[in-house]
Amino acid sequence: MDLRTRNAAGLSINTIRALSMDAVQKARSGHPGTPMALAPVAYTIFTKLLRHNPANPLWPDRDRFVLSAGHASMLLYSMLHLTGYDLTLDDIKNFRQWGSRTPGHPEHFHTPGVETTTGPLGQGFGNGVGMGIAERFLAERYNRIGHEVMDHHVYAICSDGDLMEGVAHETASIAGQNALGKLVYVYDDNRITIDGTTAISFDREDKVKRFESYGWDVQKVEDSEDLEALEEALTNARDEQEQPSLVIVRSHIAYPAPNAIDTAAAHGSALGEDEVRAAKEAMGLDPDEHFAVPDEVREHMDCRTWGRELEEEWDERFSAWRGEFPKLAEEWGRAWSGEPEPGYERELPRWDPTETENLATRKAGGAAMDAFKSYAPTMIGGAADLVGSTSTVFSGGGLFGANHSGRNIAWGVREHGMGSAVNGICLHGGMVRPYGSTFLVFSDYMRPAIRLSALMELPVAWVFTHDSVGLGEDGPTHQPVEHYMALRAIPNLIVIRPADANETFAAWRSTLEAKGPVALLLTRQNVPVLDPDAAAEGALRGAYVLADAEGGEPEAILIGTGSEVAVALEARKLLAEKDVTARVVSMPSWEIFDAQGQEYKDAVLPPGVEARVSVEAGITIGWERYVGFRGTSVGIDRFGASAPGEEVLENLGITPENVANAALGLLGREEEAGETSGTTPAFEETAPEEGHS
Ligand SMILES: Cc1ncc(C[n+]2csc(CCOP(=O)(O)OP(=O)(O)O)c2C)c(N)n1
Ligand SMILES: [Mg+2]
Repeated sequence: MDLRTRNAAGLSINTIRALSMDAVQKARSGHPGTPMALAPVAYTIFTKLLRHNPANPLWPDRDRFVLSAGHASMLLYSMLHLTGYDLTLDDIKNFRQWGSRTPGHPEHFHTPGVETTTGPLGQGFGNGVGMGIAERFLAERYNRIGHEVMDHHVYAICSDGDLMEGVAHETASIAGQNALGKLVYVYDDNRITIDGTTAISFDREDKVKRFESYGWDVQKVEDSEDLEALEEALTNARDEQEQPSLVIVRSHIAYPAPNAIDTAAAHGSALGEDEVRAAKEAMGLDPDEHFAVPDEVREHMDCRTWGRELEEEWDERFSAWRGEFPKLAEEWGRAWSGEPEPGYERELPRWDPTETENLATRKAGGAAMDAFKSYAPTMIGGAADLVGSTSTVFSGGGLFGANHSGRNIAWGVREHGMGSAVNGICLHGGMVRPYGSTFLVFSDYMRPAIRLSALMELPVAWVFTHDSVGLGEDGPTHQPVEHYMALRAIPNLIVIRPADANETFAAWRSTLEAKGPVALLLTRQNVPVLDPDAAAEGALRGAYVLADAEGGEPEAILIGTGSEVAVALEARKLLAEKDVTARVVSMPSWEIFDAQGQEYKDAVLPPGVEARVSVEAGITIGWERYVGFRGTSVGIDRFGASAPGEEVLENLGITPENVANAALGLLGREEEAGETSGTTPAFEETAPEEGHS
């Protein structure tokens, strides 16, 4: 296409470029180059292919669009504005400013039409795969012959960085394996990243062979300015239903700015007034005009009428389907609310300690999932190749794969990909609390996705088992120690580490009812079953008095989480032998406890009782919040070791004796409740020394 073409398409594309340049220039910050170069791609997707309704960005069967290369946010904002979403020119003028609806990188729930938060490269790629999984699952579950209520595509634009990141490798493989034919991905082959030409970092890799080997359909467009070739390739990609599609588009960053073109600098800096002028002149636009949108462009790009028609047509399809399948329609409505059907909690059995003395919380977790599974028929997920170990299978739910109706996804050994795909399943809508599971230590492998789930407040579940050094012989590579705190450090993430089977049920209840993401930390090893009434009710409040001081105010409070609650209970007995009255507080969740009223919190942790000991098989940093400066913590401030779990716990100091001795020390009592063990400091090394300056 001639750059100076004055037809509506040419003028529209140049307007997208100009808006993007102007916004970045005004903010003196941002990424102009890629929005400019990809204007024809976005124009083709949004005006020729994407089935969307700008007036209703949440219509269930809309096509999804993901800008995985989130730095090119001005491309998305320009498209949303010009096609008629609720995003004004003033919003665009406020690009990257405090409180604006046009933040530096696209943020879900912040700007209408932004389907996911992108910026950490590769994540959007994976989110789109998750959306594709959700679409196929819902289609299988709800479509009936002649009634297609779920039938849409997922479009994405990805950059070099997206394709380089491991998460894209993982999720591309997942997409190919599962034949997600509704994915239409564009790879912006501009051969440049921040550090310069990709000749130094990414040229050896043959992207065509790579994606073909995953089971994708791959096409190439040699010139991003060739609108006909773009439309043809994208249409082919859309029509390819068996395999996910990748369209590799050769582009030139910052085109048509005469000096900035093909430079790494154009990636992330404003072009400068002169270069913006030069680019506008090259496009035949008035260089003195800023944020100019010709009426002709507004008219040409407005997708609202078309969008309304698309949605109305779907509404009709939906009504006909609802008329014929009212029960299914009811289930659909519930699924789109994101909540399980009411009454599921009554299915959760109580564990009676007189019948079941000990049970691993991962086993209790599996039993909980089995109990509520029929109340959440669109809840799907799976493990990163550890489904037997994490006990997270929906028995009878089938395997998601060639048959897309299965509820159990074999993510393979791909934690990072699992994380970003689970987020995508959730973002799609219609799916209740999708989940991913693995060993707690490998939560590190999916931390970027966990963080994004928290940033977006997505109702997903992260199930982590083998939650302490108590897992034993596999040793320090597999034993989490810093992970509880590392997860608690993420804002918006609820972390729950239940102490027994009954608390585990409560934990699943809290999970299904939470607004945002929840991480469940479950044991590999057996732990004693506690009093079902106290545990189930108490755990819903984050922390509660599990065993109180006999005959009045406690002298000391012992706070435990997960498997260490049993240790605290034993310590309480040892203290009783020394005539010390101690209260045991089980604290499965900091976040849930913190959200309780002050009165409740003070009732659990009376401010007057300062002799407090926490016990948790992980790093102690952070426990000051609950034990105060006069309290102390028994934990593990080092890596674990390979040996039977019981021995590791004992050698690292997670023993009732250590906890009891710590409490005695805080109370100024000289005698000990038992022999101190392990390398973890008990009272002696952490208490302030007398006369210490
Ligand atoms: C996970 C992650 N690492 C690093 C960055 C910082 N970063 C932003 S864009 C980019 C690379 C830019 O090259 P490319 O992806 O090809 O985008 P282009 O400039 O061509 O649009 C980098 C390293 C990031 N956003 N995410
Ligand atoms: Mg690039």
